[in-house]
Amino acid sequence: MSVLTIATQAFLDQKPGTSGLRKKVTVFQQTHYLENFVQSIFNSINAPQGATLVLGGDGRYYNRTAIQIILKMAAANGFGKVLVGQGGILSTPAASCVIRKYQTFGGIILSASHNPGGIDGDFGIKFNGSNGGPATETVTDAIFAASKVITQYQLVDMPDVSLDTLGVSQLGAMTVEVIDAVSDYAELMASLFDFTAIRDLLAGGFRIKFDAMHAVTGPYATEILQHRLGASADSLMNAVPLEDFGGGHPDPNLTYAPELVSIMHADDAPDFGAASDGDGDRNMILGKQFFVTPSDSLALLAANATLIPAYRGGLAGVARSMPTSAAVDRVALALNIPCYETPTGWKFFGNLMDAGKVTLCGEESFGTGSDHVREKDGLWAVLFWLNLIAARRQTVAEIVREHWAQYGRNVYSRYDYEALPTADAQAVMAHLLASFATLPGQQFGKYCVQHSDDFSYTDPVDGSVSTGQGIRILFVDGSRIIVRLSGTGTEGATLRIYLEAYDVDVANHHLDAQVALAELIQAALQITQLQQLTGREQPTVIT
Ligand code: VG1
Ligand code: CO
Repeated sequence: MSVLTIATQAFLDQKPGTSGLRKKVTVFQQTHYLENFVQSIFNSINAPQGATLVLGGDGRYYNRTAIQIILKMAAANGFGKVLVGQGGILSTPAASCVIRKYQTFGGIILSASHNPGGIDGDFGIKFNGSNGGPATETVTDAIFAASKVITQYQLVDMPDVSLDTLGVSQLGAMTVEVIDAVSDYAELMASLFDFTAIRDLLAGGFRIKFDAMHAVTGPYATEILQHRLGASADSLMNAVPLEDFGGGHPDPNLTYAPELVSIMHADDAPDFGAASDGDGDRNMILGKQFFVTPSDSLALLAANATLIPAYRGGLAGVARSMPTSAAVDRVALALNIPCYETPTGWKFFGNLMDAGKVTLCGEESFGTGSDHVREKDGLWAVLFWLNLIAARRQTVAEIVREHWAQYGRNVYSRYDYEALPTADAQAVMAHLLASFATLPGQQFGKYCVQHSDDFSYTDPVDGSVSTGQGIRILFVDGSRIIVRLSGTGTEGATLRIYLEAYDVDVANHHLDAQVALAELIQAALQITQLQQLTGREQPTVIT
């Protein structure tokens, strides 16, 4: 086996964002670009000689090419074994599951998640540690630092490995084992939930529709929902993964999953609808003509957790990202368990789960999960909902409305302004930072500002500090406006405005969120000066 050492020059833009390095496919296709980043990972993680890695991705365009390159680099960098999902496929939660189950040193996940794929789309790569979770900021900072000074990388000079047949092959001294991408994950799900109860629910005529959006969850949903739980074949849609996700935007929300949304709004709509994103870690939950806000979903799962076998003993605590609504905080208060508020991105939940401080966590961006893995988990959330419906025998809307009646409703919406010129987005942020001194005490309609700041977080486990995590405008009545820049976009800047108002009055609970939040939205536009500073009249996406 010959190891080639290739001279290279650093790219200065390889800073991992909210979830790994995401760029256009064409950026990754530049000579040495992917190799530089992979070598920077290897240079930063101090893997012992002979360590095992997990490798897989969401199947998007460039997945297979990248896997062959990474395998050859891993062999040259002294890894002993790599577990690869068949066909190069592993959903993000499945990769986390496999890292944990086989106690590997870590894994590399290839995905740009909810970003579009295909030759003109996006690609992404991230490293997860031995707990199965995304590398912490300390590690991603080290990777970025290494990428700025890299001068060479190594790979073995050998032919490609077959990814399609299960089994073991050699790449020089390194073993490549192609594993079933679905079975370990399916076993884990069966160990958490009451599959018998869900099977009975489905057999009893409860109709579901799951939209895999032509992305990675197709094979997982087919195995779990159809084969193990007996859902009919027409319960699944878009279940064959495509390299370009069928030209769609694999982001499960009301804008990008219009097909499912219209099915769920029809007169003869199924009882339950759900969708997942490109890499299988997000979920959207719908009832008949009913949308469940992700922040409410998290709160509801926490409130109902003891109905689920895995959580029967109760929750150690819960966590949510800062922009996520405080609905789960109210549940935590009632359950008398701690609730942590972290910056955006799953990497901040890992330490809390490893330390046993939280069992469930979630984000407003259609992400929910638990300590069964260290990633958010789309199908897990779907199964949780099905299990809880099987236990409560109520409709989705009834369950949510009862929750609001008990805890009050944290009315919630997010406005995304995508692909803004970076300077315009920064002007909004600068304007907000400059307003901190004068905002408190100002009245906007019925909302009076109490406090505004730039969120920073001290990790309660390792003491690390993350600053600049989003601007918070907090109102006297507990309502909030949050503004932050996305760390996953690949075109210009994406600015997100998060709106939350708390309403205990059941008489208002039937209101559409956009109606209920109308005055707060006006306040947000006035405070941010968004229209004046960016020229944008309308958001790109409202969730
Ligand atoms: C977005 C979401 C964030 C999520 C991240 C990764 O990040 O807001 O909550 O953790 O995507 O999700 P940002 O920085 O663009 O707001 V995934 O499913 O794209 O891995
Ligand atoms: Co995702």
